[in-house]
Amino acid sequence: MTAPHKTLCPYCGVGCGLEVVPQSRNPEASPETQRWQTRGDRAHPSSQGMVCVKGATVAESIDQDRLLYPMLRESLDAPFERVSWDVALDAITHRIREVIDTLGPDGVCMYGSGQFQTEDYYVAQKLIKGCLGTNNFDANSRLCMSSAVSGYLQSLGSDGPPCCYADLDLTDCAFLIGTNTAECHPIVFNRLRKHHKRNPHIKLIVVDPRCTETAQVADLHLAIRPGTDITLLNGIGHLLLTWGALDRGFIDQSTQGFQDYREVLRHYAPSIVAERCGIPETDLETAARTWAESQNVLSLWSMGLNQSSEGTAKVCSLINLHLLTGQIGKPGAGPFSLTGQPNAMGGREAGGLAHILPGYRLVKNPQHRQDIEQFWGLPEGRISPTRGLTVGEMIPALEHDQVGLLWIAATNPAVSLPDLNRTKAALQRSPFTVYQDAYYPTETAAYAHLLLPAAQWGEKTGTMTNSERTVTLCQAFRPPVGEARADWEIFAEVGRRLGFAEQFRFATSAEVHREFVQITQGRPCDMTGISHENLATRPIQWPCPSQGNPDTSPDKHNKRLYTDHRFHYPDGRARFMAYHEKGLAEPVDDRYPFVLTTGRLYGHWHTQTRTGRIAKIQKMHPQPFLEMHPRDAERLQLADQDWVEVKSARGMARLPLLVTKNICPGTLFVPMHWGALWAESAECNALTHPSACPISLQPELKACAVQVVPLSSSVQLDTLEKLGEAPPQRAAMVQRDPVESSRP
Ligand SMILES: Nc1nc2c(c(=O)[nH]1)N[C@H]1C(S)=C(S)[C@@H](COP(=O)(O)OP(=O)(O)OC[C@H]3O[C@@H](n4cnc5c(=O)[nH]c(N)nc54)[C@H](O)[C@@H]3O)O[C@H]1N2
Ligand SMILES: Nc1nc2c(c(=O)[nH]1)N[C@H]1C(S)=C(S)[C@@H](COP(=O)(O)OP(=O)(O)OC[C@H]3O[C@@H](n4cnc5c(=O)[nH]c(N)nc54)[C@H](O)[C@@H]3O)O[C@H]1N2
Ligand code: SF4
Ligand SMILES: [Mo]
Repeated sequence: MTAPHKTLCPYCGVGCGLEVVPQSRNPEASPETQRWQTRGDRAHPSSQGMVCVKGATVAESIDQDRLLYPMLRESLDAPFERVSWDVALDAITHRIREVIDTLGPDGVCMYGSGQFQTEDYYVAQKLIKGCLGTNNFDANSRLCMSSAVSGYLQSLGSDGPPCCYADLDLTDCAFLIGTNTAECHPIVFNRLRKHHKRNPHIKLIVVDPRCTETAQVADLHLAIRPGTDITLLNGIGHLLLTWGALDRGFIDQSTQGFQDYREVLRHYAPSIVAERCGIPETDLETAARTWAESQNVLSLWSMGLNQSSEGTAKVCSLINLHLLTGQIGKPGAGPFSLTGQPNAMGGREAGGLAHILPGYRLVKNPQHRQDIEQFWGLPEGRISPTRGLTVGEMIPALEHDQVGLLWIAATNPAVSLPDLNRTKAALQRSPFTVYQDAYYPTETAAYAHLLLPAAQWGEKTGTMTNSERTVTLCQAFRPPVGEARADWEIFAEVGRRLGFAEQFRFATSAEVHREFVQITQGRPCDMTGISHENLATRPIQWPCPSQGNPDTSPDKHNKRLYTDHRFHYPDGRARFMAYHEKGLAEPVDDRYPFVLTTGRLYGHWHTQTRTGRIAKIQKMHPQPFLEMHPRDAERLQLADQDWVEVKSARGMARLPLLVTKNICPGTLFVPMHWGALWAESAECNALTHPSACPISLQPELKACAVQVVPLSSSVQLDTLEKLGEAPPQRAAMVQRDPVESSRP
């Protein structure tokens, strides 16, 4: 028996270690035909052998409907033709040169993903921000983590979650806000639940407009109205202040801005807060009392805070409570952003958003730009001083013909971006779109001129960083399918063809990584002590400087940031960033009286490119639905399973109703997983709007105003018939199989 291949689960930011072994039925098969299975890696410090259904089944999807060859077409209505890599790469370099000549470097846009490995991210930054000189690189993390990034930056002076998973076993109050941890970060939740069950005195508080699986086991569930988090958090702060439950020493020695914060808190008396949030005043008091009386408060959050038109303000309002009570930089405590994608963290480290540069640097900082230019051997002034277009801004840029080349990789924007009708029309306008993905078809392939087959999980070696700053080496265990290539290799080859031989001399991803970590030296995310070589023996958490004492030994796991209470501002003090609540960007009115919120289910991953192809998961979540409270259903004379049409000012979706008390009256929920290939008219983003937080520029995917009307029986029959036939995605695949159409 050969030793199992060690890698990381390619789904969520928990970052569970996996072992991959050949399926027992055919242990001697060739590398191309071998089937694989996964199991938890007991030696992985973050997950200790645990996995959820997604990690346990991921290997089942790796050979289904893969994009195998580069495919090119003249226009979006022409068929794809198989082309060689040489032709494909020439088409890109030719186009880039042409765009730079006509529109300038800012006519090139790349939209990447937290599903890149860090090496992919790094080489993409070097190509786009360094060699081409435009900061128009954004990632789907804009829809995901950017409010957490800007909140940490404003409050603590730098990005970087300060906590570690061991804190889940050490807290006596877990405050979960805007996170359905049980379904979306299951292994983090399991660990917390175990601790909670073993120690009945520890408190679990959940803040969510829905009674999710997470909320169902909470000691206290605050079912606030969507978008009222800042009011709630300031209301808790108000009570702590009133009771004198503060850490005076910490506030005096380690913070700034307390007076302004206190002034803001004055406006959040309990009766006002309870009324606005739609919760009993006694529940508000219980929550505040628990904060006041607990030794160690750990807060966890994700999209319920980040995906908001005041996402940064929500994050800062939460961190304020930690500063008020000194609940940071000690075991079992701190503000812990649960990262969404497997390498959202690595993207931040490598500078993978339109306003940042590698090593937690900022585009707007001249010294940071100069550091990177020198390091990359580029002339001074090459990196543009203006931040690039965010993905939200790429849409109007397409509408105004300011984009000459759009390069999309490892994300499926024709499902996941807000205001889909407008988004699709903008994509349709793009003069040249390159789409680099592992699967075909996906919804976005319909908008591409050039398809590039990407090697995916298991076919390329590289690193990813999870929520607790642990870097894991994801080892290849099989060759790429067809002619697929690693994302970083594609970017590097384009760089070389554009004349930057010196900058892209990498032969292996280990070399890319070696260069990347050097750029983190002396930065908050210093990883100079980490290499592919030492990661081959165990995952390593950062900060991990090579100077002095590289903390790579297993007993150095569970590192926390800010244990000395010195923060990343020049004066070493964290900042109280006080905000008043502004409310939802699109309030309800008589025409659109419901707030629609959107999110995830336990088994599915985003746009289903993998999980939709796994039978067990399909069975678990066979179809999309709309959650509605019984009181609302009764008022509209609707029953469970009835089909309805949901409409916003921008679009509509047709869904069967799930009548449940698990949602607040006036609020509706629809899962995000069903794009056009997987169901008829069930796209939640046909409804959502693109208004974003003015600081993080993250869109408010968690709330828009909608109306609900019963579906007429003829339309209903039509929709049902379509669902009853072959699953829609299968039909689409037969029509558009690139392998078929590429055969002579
Ligand atoms: N199973 C599964 N797991 C995943 C993923 C997946 O696709 N499937 N994706 C991963 C990724 S990329 C991400 S970003 C994470 C997301 O992880 P989560 O953020 O936990 O997931 P969501 O379901 O998007 O949203 C969380 C909750 O926010 C609540 N919410 C809505 N509006 C508000 C509000 O105004 N205030 C508050 N307090 N709560 C609100 C919703 O009711 C929902 O239950 O999951 C990761 N893990
Ligand atoms: N309404 C609403 N919309 C949302 C959200 C929400 O909560 N509500 N959540 C938002 C958030 S947080 C996120 S993270 C996004 C996620 O949205 P997307 O990023 O669009 O979702 P995925 O389905 O994960 O798309 C990843 C793609 O990468 C491909 N892929 C996998 N591995 C590789 C690889 O190694 N290389 C390449 N090149 N391709 C690869 C997959 O086949 C897939 O097509 O959705 C956002 N949209
Ligand atoms: S919890 Fe997340 S990382 Fe762990 S197995 Fe499940 S999806 Fe993968
Ligand atoms: Mo995400």
